[in-house]
Amino acid sequence: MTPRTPVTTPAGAPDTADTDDADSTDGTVSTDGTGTVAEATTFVGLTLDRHVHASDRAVNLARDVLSGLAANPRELPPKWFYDATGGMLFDEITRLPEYYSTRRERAILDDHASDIAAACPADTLVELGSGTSEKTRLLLDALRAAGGLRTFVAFDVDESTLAQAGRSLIAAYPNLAVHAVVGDFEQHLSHLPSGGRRLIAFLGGTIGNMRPAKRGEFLRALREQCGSTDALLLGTDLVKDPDRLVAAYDDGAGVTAAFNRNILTVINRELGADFNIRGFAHVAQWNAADSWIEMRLRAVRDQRVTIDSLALAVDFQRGDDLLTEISAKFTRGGITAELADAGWAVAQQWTDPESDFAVTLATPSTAPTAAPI
Ligand code: SAH
Ligand code: AVI
Repeated sequence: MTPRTPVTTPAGAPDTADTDDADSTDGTVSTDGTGTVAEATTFVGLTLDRHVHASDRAVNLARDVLSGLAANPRELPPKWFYDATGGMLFDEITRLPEYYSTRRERAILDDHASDIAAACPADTLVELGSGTSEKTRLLLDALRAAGGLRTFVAFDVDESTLAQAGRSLIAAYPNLAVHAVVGDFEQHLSHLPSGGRRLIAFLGGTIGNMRPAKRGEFLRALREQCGSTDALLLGTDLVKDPDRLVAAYDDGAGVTAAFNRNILTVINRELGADFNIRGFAHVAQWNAADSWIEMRLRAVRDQRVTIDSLALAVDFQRGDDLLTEISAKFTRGGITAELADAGWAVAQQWTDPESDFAVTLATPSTAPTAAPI
């Protein structure tokens, strides 16, 4: 069961959420079943569903930390970067001179949003890993101009950024039903609102934060959720000069380092751990064999970390690494091949003039061409 909280459900406005697991639809103030009071009623039209709530989050984090710290090499899933602070730090990263990818993707959408809307005149835009949904406004504008847009579904694991983005979109698009869904796109794709013609956007290169096998699973699961008129819009960072790549993940102002270390702050707060944030250095390296950037936290001295909720003590020797993120970089042909393996046919693909980034529009093909990895 996944409790739902209508942030507002105004009289007369359609409530697009599932109803079988609703805690409350009174349209005022409600709780998520864990005692958390939801937002008040100022912003007409925003519905917020939670498929991850506080108790799931703690259990999932505990499981990931336990298995990740027991693994060799040690590794944590990057979704745990994103609490309110992590979301803000990522937003700051998108404006860094070294971090080209957000600007490049925005330029592509600037040039081609109307082509995308013409190819898929959807009534519902769904965005996975939506964050602030800033660039997405270009798609909303184009779909609105194409005539049929009614609903925007923003799906993200970080509730604070999601709620803030939802409120701001409602103010900017008064006739749009904005449906915010707090969920994990590796687990909750079956909870995506269905019906109508949907364009599913997965932007920012976030698919590159999954390993190839996970990407295949994800793309196949998404394909299974889609009808013949739905389409996928996928943003991917492209392979380029390693020096530029490393600089994008190790900026001069240290914002990416703060973002990386934020995962330790999340674990300290949510699992009662005592990571000394300054005891770990930010490391970004290009792995040419796997075609991805690796972000790590490297112990700067011998240290013992205790994690109260797990009744665990973990020793780090100076120089020990904790892998916190991979960020894969693609070729245009590689994207087409991965999509085809998962049952998607490329309809159109655009890049920026420097070929730094690609945006690919794909439609469901008749059947996946490859067995699951
Ligand atoms: N799409 C935006 C944000 C990219 S940052 C852009 O292009 O700028 C990555 C986003 O994905 C964050 O908002 C983060 O909270 C979200 N995210 C990361 N892992 C996730 C997961 N497993 N499920 C859902 N959202 C996730
Ligand atoms: C969200 N994701 C695509 C970003 C990336 O570039 O891999 C996350 C990030 N990590 C460091 N900087 C940005």
